[in-house]
Amino acid sequence: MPFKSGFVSIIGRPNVGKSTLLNQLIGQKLSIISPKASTTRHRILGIVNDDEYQMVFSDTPGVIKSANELHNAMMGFVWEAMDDSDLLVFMTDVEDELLPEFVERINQVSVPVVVILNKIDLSTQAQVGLRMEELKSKILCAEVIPLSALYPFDVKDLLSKLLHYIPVGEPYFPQDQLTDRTERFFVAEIIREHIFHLYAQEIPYSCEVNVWDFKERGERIDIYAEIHVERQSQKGILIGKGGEGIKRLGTKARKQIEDFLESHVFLDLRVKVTENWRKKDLFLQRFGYKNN
Ligand SMILES: Nc1nc2c(ncn2[C@@H]2O[C@H](COP(=O)(O)OP(=O)(O)OP(=O)(O)O)[C@@H](O)[C@H]2O)c(=O)[nH]1
Ligand SMILES: [Mg+2]
Repeated sequence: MPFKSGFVSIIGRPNVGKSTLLNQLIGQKLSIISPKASTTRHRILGIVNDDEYQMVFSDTPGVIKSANELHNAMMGFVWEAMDDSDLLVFMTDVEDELLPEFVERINQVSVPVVVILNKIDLSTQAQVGLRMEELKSKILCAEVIPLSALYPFDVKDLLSKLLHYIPVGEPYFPQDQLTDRTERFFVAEIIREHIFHLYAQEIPYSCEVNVWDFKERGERIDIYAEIHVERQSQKGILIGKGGEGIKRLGTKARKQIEDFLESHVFLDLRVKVTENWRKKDLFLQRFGYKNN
């Protein structure tokens, strides 16, 4: 069989399980996950390599109506991923609202579309059946695949279904490459994931993590990271009484970073107020959301 290769973009509303699916497909925890909406802020590639194919999956931010410059940049990543895909995977769940403008955009793409109906563990078979019919009637798609990405499922079977729509071609990346992102990027993401899990309300959305130094020192890796918040009051919440908050965050994040890097880690976390960074081009550029 000739070698196949292509880009597969996973798009959908926030919280439907896109990052959970990406991690299952590549067999490793790469993209961060949380029960809060808009956890993912970047387009992150996860590459599945096989003797017969290379599928380059893009995890993307959930589609929302933009409220600030950061959101605009995030939606830019979604539309870019949609534009350069060979196959579009639209992910949804039984409860998810189908935004008409978004559906229209999906129905206009020139590549095949596969719909994944996720979180079927939360619904009855009858509800899943009805939703599948609704999706088939509203979205111009090749097929609708129901699953629960959170639980073990037949990943090989899903990959072979998707492979059907991938064109013949040479691999885009070296065949031992798993992602386009650096270890430094994932370290910042792990810290951000713990902020999403440990803090409530607007705090996770006001935080950006920047790893500004990453040094291998023999048996240990020394990591220096700054957490940028938008206001002084948020800095206080993050640090907590007597530094308890930041200590707890640092300990949890360090343990996960050690597992990820398979090394001892020293983690230095500082909180910095960078007023309204989500609205300022300079900071969005510095944090990798915009080109200079
Ligand atoms: N019950 C159930 N929960 C799921 C399933 N898949 C994902 N989740 C949960 O849904 C929440 C959101 O998952 P994510 O993978 O972060 O969703 P996402 O689409 O990447 O979200 P954004 O990055 O915010 O756009 C997490 O709490 C997951 O554990 C599933 O099949 N069943
Ligand atoms: Mg995500």
